[in-house]
Amino acid sequence: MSLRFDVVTLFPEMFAAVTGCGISRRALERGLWRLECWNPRDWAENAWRTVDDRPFGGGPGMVMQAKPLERAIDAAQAARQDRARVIYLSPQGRPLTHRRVAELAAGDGAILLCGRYEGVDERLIERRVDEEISLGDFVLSGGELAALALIDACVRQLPGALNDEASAVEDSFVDGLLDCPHYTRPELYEGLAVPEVLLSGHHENIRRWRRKQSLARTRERRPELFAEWLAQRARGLSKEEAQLLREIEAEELCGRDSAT
Ligand code: 9WO
Repeated sequence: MSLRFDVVTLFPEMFAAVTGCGISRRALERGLWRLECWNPRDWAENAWRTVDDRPFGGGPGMVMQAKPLERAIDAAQAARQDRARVIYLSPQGRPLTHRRVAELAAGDGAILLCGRYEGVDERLIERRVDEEISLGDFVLSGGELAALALIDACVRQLPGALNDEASAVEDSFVDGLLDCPHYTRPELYEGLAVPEVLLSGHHENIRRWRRKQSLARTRERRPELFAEWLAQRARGLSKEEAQLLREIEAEELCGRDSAT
């Protein structure tokens, strides 16, 4: 099989954001992936088609009931040829990484469970959720926007999704560092110039400058990511990497030419 996402959601209209726009739309039209939504309301228990109820123990708001969600997951699973994993998007999940995105993109996809209200009955999670993923330490109104971000991140990794094949490879995080700054015309904007090296046409100097910017930014803005990158190079930095880091540290002491 190829990449397929089945999304359990009360708001299937939201997924037009990936099926109807940009790179993900083009990739869909090229047959590189597919999407199916499953609305738990279609498996509601009562005449009002409600799928939430008040929390045991009291407190504000409502909780999504297990039964309609489980039936929607069953329907999604039955429609697939594989034993797809069920992923629940929530702030309680493990942080999403580029590594996990690349793994998912290389596989057959997953069933994405989107919660609403105050959350989902824990017994549904216990019974059917294989993995819980978070995009960060913040709360949304539901899991849909997180699922959309996950889908978009995976789809753009598919071979043939991008017009310029190199783009996905050279992006942030592929080698564990943040991206370098980018510039386009005009050369002077509101008194701000483009770094001279980028206008020089000297490809080797440009490559070296970009690498240095990536290193400096990662070290400054994401020290924990930088530490990980260093640890991963435990067998030693390349000559160039060591030299660039020396330059970055020296420039920082003099307080000039900051990359950030
Ligand atoms: C809402 C709420 C309201 C009053 C008191 C407590 C409350 N908790 C929540 C809540 O956490 N709602 C979640 C909404 C339930 C699961 C789906 N929702 C969700 C997913 N919000 N944010 C995410 C999410 C997912 C992935 N990465 C970051 C955030």
